Amino acid sequence: MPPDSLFPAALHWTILASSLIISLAALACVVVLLRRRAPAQPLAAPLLDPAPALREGEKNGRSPDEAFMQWSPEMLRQILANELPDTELIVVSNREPYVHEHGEDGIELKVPASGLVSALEPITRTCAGTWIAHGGGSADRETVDRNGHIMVPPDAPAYTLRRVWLSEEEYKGYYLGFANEGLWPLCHIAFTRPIFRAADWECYQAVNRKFAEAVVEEAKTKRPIVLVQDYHFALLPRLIRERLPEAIIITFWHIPWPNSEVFSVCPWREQILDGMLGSSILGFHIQLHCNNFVESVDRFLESRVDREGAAISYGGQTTLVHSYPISIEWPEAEERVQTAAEARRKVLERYGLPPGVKLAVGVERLDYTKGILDRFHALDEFFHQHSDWIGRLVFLQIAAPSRGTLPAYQALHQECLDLVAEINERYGRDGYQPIVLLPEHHDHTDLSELFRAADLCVVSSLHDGMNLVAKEFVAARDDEAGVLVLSAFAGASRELLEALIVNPFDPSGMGEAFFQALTMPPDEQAMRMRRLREVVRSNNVYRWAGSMLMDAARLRQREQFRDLGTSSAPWAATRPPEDNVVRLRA
Ligand code: GDG
Repeated sequence: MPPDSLFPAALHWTILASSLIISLAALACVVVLLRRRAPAQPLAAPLLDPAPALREGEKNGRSPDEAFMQWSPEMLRQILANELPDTELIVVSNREPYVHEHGEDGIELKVPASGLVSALEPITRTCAGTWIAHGGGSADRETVDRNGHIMVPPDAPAYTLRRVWLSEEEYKGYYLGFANEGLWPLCHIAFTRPIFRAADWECYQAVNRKFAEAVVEEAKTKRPIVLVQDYHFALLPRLIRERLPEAIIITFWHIPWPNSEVFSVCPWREQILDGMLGSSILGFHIQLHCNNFVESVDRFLESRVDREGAAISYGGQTTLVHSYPISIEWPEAEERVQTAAEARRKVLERYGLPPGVKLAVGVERLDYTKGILDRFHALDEFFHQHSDWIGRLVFLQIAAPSRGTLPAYQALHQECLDLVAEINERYGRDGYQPIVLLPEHHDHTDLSELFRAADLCVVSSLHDGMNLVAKEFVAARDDEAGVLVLSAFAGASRELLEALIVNPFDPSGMGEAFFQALTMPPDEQAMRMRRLREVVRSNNVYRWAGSMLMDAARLRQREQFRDLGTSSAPWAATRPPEDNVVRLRA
């Protein structure tokens, strides 16, 4: 039957016209981006009319190119309204966007400081979607209805949070065990041996089934867009696909993907890959992780890999494997209530540090992948080589407690305390302590103040999917001062090229980078910081979310063409060929 007899001509023309708009917008975006420094990431072509953003940008004294790239919650809303109208959106993550805890004054609401939440919230709000997450707060059960639902945000309810309850045994096996003792070290290759227990795997499967059940219960249509977040849910995409075959499932893996040799040690490697290939789109932060994933599939599953189109055909279905570098929300100017000099004065006073001292900072969860011990070893080397700096540099390390019930994390905590004591003993004098270790959680405003006070920020991850701290430091430095020392093994190093890029496994090399940072002239700091800030501001978190939605829109459109019988190969890339040109140059 010819397609015209199935679809009215009007629909046919609407699809063709909207396809033309997408291509033209994509081309415009490519031209703009080729005039700028090519960023190390895929480019999403705005489908929107850029004119209002351009005019707004010009008003604010920015170049049209800059303005064109300002992704915002409003742009996400427009993409949804124009390209994915009436789409039902379901987000699945382990951590919930709002947590209820019993506090001293009754039930308290907590909003976890998380880039993921700030990126996904505007979309979920706009679609009046549903967010499914583990209800882990001590007062979570008391604040939901009998279906586990609560409307959030509490002050302006816009979407449904559906809490999934886990038993202690499930939480231990699925979250602490398989996800954090198995997949986390496996994917990070940080030389902490992964632990695989059959009982944990059982729990992981059971919890993934439980979340699949919740997705099916919550879905009101046959074709929702489901955004699955992270390594807690490798099996979920397949489980959803079996029950909702027409759903667009976008899975984002926030941590690295190892090479196939390393991945091969996982006893359930085929099941993990099979689960993930239930996704329509699978996202990693950087191309290397995409390549590693494709290589693992090629090695362990009977599949067809189209490297050029970045797609895998497996079991009669296609999964696109793309990189979407996550980022942060660019801070509003009014968030910076104090100057960098004020921030510095306050921080030095708070920690009792002498006024002339240089300040290095590190901010992370206390996790062995972050290279905290390694930066202390580098500091040791630095003092050894440049003894005139003893007494003139303090390293302030925030190490927020994380997964503290696991032996590897307890051991790391102890090792950190021991090494800090040893270094402070070696170089400390007259009340001077070279390292101040703060193993506790801090407020977002404290962190921002610390970033603004610092002379250098050290991110020395042994391996990291992206690393948001590096971007937060850059975003905090509107004074264009301060130096970022960044591990080559953090995904952020692909974008933040003006940082001092280091190998955290080389303490003397990293020590020399500290020296270079501390002696860098202010105009060089400013030049580097300006470039870094440009990159982070343009490639903000809304771009991360928007790029995935754009690809989902293209996929939906392709499905419509396929239904019309006019589609090209089903595994053809969602992005126009021009986009691939930019990817290769990046
Ligand atoms: C995973 C991937 C990827 C830290 N201490 C405190 C605190 N933080 C905040 C930081 C930052 C966030 O936590 C940590 O984000 P990272 O990206 O650095 O690292 P992971 O937690 O390992 O995140 C990573 C990320 O997912 C996103 O995809 O970039 O590669 O491993 O925002 O500022 N926040 C508060 N108090 C603290 O003490 N409030």
